[in-house]
Amino acid sequence: MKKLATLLGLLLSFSSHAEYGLNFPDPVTDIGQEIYDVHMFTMWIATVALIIVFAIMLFALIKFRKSKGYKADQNFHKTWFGNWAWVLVPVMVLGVDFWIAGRAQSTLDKFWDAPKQNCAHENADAKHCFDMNIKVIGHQWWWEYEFPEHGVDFNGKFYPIKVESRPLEEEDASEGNYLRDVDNVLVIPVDTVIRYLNTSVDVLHAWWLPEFGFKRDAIPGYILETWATVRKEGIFRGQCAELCGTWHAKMPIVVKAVSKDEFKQWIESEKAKLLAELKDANSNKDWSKDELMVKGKKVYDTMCAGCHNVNGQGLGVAFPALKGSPIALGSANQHIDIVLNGKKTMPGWKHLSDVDLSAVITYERNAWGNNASVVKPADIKSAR
Ligand code: HEC
Ligand SMILES: [Cu+2]
Repeated sequence: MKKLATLLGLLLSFSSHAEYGLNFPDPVTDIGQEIYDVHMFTMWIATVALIIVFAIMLFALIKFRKSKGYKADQNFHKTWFGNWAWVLVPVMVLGVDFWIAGRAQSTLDKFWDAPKQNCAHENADAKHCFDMNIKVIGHQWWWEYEFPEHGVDFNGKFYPIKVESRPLEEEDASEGNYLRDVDNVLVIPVDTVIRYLNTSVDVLHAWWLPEFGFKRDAIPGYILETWATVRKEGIFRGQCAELCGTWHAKMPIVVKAVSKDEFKQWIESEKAKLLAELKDANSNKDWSKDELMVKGKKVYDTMCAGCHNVNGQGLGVAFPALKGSPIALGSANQHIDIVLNGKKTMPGWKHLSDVDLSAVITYERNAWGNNASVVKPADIKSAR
């Protein structure tokens, strides 16, 4: 009895645990709503079909029940109904199938037909344009977001705002959200047509948010478009939905939808942060070891950890460990040379700034128990 009560309690508590609900989570985008509606439409057709079939079956079972040994009707197939039922029933079933498929297809068409023009453009088709783009880039194993239209001009070059979104460890994640929480969430405005440009820098990933209604593959070398207008403020969580290696399960997606005003404020604060960072990186200031270590970890986790592993222990036989490596512990010049120019399958990193390079090299020389000299931006400059 107690077990039954617990089971009932569990079943009834589904509203407080969305994951355990009996239906899909409530969609928050237009396209998500349409997908949800197709699903419900199909569900109701299935329910009606179930009721009709069961009613006929029960009726027939009771009405035509006969005793054991009764000889069945031998002429049913010769009657008009017996003859045509075999045609009519499949035609009806197929008709219903096409009815469902038609609705599903028109929803898919709408989803695939991502707008190509910016609404700000004077000749844009007002009914079918986007307000902004967000580039969604899959990495092993984190997500990067870029706002191509929002950023700062610095030294004659445009720098878009970027958000690096990494999973939080169990002890840092918010209550009940282990593997579903990240350090930096993607902030988007509601009631805004956003075109998402999905791609990857390494292997296949897929960007999937159940409440948005769709998932889209991230394929290296390709850009796939999706688009959505979120209608509700809130925090929405998703996951990478394409097996992408060891930490596939550690690629949560967290989107925070806010009002347009709040989004503007957020963009302004990100711009200020970005500008400060750019100024820092281009000043001739003397970087302390601590500053280099903090910056170096960021660069390392972004650019190098995919091959050398976040813990510096390398991956398999192909990618050497840096923890305890003679190069990371040896002469700074040799270390700088390998990172700048690459070696065999390791690409060179000349395109990174002096500050980023000195930071990542300092980090490699002093993280994970390594203990070697600090490399300053000026050292990189003279080695180039
Ligand atoms: C695409 C994979 C890949 C990425 C990304 C990568 N490396 Fe490497 N790295 C290698 C490989 C492979 C080697 C071994 C080269 C050889 O000796 O043949 C290597 C070697 C090194 C070495 C020499 C280590 C030793 O003990 O021989 C250093 C130092 C190094 N990488 C630093 C970096 C830094 C810094 C970054 C990021 C800015 C980085 N690597 C990103 C693949 C990579
Ligand atoms: Cu992935």
